Amino acid sequence: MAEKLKDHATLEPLLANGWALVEGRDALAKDFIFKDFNAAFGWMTRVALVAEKMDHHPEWFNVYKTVKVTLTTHDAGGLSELDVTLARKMDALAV
Ligand code: H2B
Repeated sequence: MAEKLKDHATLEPLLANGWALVEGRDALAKDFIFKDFNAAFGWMTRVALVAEKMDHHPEWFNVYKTVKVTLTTHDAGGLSELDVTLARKMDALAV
């Protein structure tokens, strides 16, 4: 089972790239905005395959071309290395 992140310094590159810590919970959030629904849902599909392979799943909410993402590790009760890895993969797939 994933362990909670001990050192939040590993989050710095993500915080400099549009991710933010969520107030009131140990979680990361980012709004991804695409060209249109097709681009947004295509990205969600690619992320879903990665997430399933990792057995680590995002909380997300889609309206048209915007996807609001929250990452946390429910099993650990907060952020873990899995969230950092998934956030990086989401960013990589969004370019
Ligand atoms: N996703 C996230 N974000 N956090 C978890 O703790 C988690 C998960 N746990 N996906 C996994 C599935 C667990 O429930 C299963 C049983 O492996």
